[in-house]
Amino acid sequence: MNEDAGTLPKKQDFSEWFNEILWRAEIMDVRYPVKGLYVWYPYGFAVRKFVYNHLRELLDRDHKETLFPLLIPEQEFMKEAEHIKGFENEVYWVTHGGTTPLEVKLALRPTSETAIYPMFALWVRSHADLPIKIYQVVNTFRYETKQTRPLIRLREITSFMESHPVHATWDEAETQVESEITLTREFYRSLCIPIIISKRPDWDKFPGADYTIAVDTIMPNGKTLQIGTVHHLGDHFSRTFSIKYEDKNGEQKIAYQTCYGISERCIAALISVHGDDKGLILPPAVATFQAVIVPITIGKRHVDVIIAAEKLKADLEKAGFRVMLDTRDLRPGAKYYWWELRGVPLRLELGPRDLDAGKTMAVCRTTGEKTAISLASAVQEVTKVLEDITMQIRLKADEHTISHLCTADSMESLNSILNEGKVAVIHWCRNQACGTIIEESANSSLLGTEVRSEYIHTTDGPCIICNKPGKATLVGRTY
Ligand code: A5A
Ligand code: ZN
Repeated sequence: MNEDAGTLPKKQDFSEWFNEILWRAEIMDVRYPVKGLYVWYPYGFAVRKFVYNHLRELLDRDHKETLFPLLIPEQEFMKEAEHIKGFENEVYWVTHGGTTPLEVKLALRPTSETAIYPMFALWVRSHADLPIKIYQVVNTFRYETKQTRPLIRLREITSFMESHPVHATWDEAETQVESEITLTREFYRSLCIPIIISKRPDWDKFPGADYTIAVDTIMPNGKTLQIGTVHHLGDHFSRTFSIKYEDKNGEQKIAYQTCYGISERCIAALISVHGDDKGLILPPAVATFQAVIVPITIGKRHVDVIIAAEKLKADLEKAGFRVMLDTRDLRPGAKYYWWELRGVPLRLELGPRDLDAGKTMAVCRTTGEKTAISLASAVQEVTKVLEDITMQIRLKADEHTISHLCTADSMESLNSILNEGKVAVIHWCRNQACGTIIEESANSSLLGTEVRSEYIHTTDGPCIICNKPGKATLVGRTY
């Protein structure tokens, strides 16, 4: 049991808290002997499972899941010039089969455009084949040179969801970008994670894209974390890979593409945004267990209590809840601690006296509040309490975002906002020269323009460097 090693650091010491909680709550083991590669503990993997099940559910509405190979032949990988430039320093190469040098070097996919698109060239023939909307959830490899961190910056990304739609026109592809953004909003709403959407500056877009829309969240220490990106690829890749279709008039047309990616950073955000000094707090929609029943069986009524607890579990499971009945031979206090650390939103304590009163004591992970729930109407009452917990989790996360997002109208105020551990919206003329000054003198990143967020009101205004007309732009210190 990992948590026996003293108390969890306070969440205000965020980095330390994050590292500690990963092993105490048994999410990731960071002791694997390759830098940037980590091991999912079973509990962490269960957390991942419900989050990714939900993501798949959303995607499956209008995408189809597929699976492409991990290895990409060098000549395919090298075809799209900008894409290579963006990734060449991050690719792992397979050069040998056993002791025999390979005739064609094989790249471990850092992302799958160059694995998938040569096949699209074979799949797409006529306008009737379009649109194609596929996705896969795979591991990808990136030789990251910035500091690696579990769940945040990996060299083997283990949970890379990438969708790769193909469309007949540029406009249709743009509509797809918007549709992926809507999906992302819904996904992060279920996770109760506040997001800010913006269009990355040109120099920071995905290698080979027309434009990149990024999804960021504000972490407890005020740094931003990019937790998803949607790219309009225009016809860059379709020209390179010759993805063409015959339109209704029998003319050959070039296709247009988008792609969209989410990694286990969504789990990093889930843990970081909601957790507290006691451990994880999982929103009911994705919680591994939504409720844990702890029987208090000291004394003679052991069997009665266990029977009642099993009945309660069965009733709740029948109603669709994920419930754990913890019958381990441990003190109740140790179980409380265990499940608090692991973020179960609701604890149901059931002892002989509760049983006689026909009740169970419900304790919210969010507030610690206790309420007696009638066993007879447990399903309705648990439904209600879990809804309240979802609201509390969302409200707290929203408040953090609102209080950490400010407007700045000068370099001075930008610097002081960033130094307070917050994120700023400024006005910027979209000129790279001004952008560089802002980034360098505030040691920050221009995250994007066309800021879309319910957490801050944005307007146009004069660039904080040159005074020319500017657009609302998100600036932060990033992971
Ligand atoms: N093919 C497109 C979708 C793509 O690769 N886009 S991306 O490079 O922006 O990656 C998608 C998302 O994966 C990013 O928004 C980021 O949230 C996540 N990501 C990128 N590199 C990562 C890394 N080294 N570790 C963890 N997550 C990463
Ligand atoms: Zn300017």
